[in-house]
Amino acid sequence: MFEALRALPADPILKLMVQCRNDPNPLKVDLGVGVYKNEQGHTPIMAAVREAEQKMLSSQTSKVYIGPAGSELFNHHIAGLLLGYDHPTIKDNRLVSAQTPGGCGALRVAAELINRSAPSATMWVSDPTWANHVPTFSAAGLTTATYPYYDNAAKEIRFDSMLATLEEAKEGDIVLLHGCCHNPCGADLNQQQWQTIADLLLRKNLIPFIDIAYQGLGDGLDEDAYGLRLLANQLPEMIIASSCSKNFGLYRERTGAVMVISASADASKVTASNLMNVIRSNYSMPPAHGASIVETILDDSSLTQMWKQELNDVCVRINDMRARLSQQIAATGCQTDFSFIPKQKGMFSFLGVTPEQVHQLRDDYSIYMVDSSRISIAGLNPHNIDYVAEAISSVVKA
Ligand code: PLP
Ligand code: TYF
Repeated sequence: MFEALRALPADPILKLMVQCRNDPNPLKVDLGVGVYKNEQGHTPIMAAVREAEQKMLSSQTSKVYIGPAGSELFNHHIAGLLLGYDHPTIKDNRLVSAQTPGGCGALRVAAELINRSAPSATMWVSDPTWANHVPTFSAAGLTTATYPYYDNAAKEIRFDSMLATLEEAKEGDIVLLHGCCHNPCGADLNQQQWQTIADLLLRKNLIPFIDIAYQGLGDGLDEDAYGLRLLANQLPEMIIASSCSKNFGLYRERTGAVMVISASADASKVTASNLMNVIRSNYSMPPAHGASIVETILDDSSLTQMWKQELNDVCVRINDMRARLSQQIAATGCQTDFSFIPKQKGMFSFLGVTPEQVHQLRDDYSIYMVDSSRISIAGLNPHNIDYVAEAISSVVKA
């Protein structure tokens, strides 16, 4: 029966990661996959995570099933991190949360829930958006459409076009917004723009779906949740997919959460039963380990403090690399302006060079990035930043 299948291309981001790993050039630089690396180019286990694991090892007494919603304590703390611990939707029993296998699991489960409730709704995603969004939503049966988001020439958000397109959305459609640190472009809505979007969503009865995979890597934990909190305060319904892959460095532990805010406590009970049903029919229940780490950290004030400090260091290092890349390229006498890089947030920015120049960087300098010229800022460090700045400068000059 498998003769009927056709071979499909690999994920270009993950393919690039392997290509770089196999490159023998000692000067190689991996600016491909969005994985945090420290100054030495390593993706370390956070010290708070290590301590939490040790604490868990000595206290865990059972590996019994945890149920479709996962750990209640984890869900409580993730809701606290995202919305604030005393958020009205929590007190009013309008919020249902479930621990999921990563942010990807949250996206898929949420998409299936939407498809059950509103199969004819369109899911609007930004142009561009993360390469996994459309395939995940389509696989769950949803129709997607795009709204303009990033202006490659001006290096800023096409806000007027975004609004004009969303004006065409029909009542009940879903609008996917990146909570912070937009992947791939790094350009985030400002506070005023979030408010304008909230007004539009409310007026047109559109439902926000926030994907937040980088809380704490942009400006800080609370700052990065600004838009999400504003929408949760002003709109009756909302969906959130969150990930602990980056801010806890738990990539392979597959740790995330899906949250759904319903218009009333009664509606929320129905939502919860459907959400659990979707989860059961997919993977029954989530893996426990990563979520146990997160709840162990967030339930202990000294571990929380330690984690916040480490996360802050990550955030500061990324922002420092953004500033230095822009400065170093300018210092080579390059005429192209890269001063937009420090104005953007999180793990990614588009360099804004052509695919040919991307290939030249890969072939001549062993500097790896996806063809769109998206760079993962955390691949930069004090040892390679001059090399990268010189290389970029020479390919854009040529
Ligand atoms: N959403 C965005 C925008 C991402 O960049 C990612 C990946 O890093 C995710 C969701 C989900 O990540 P994970 O499934 O590894 O938690
Ligand atoms: O965009 C990135 O690089 C990260 C990591 O299938 C990632 O979000 C990339 C591809 C993928 C899963 C995660």
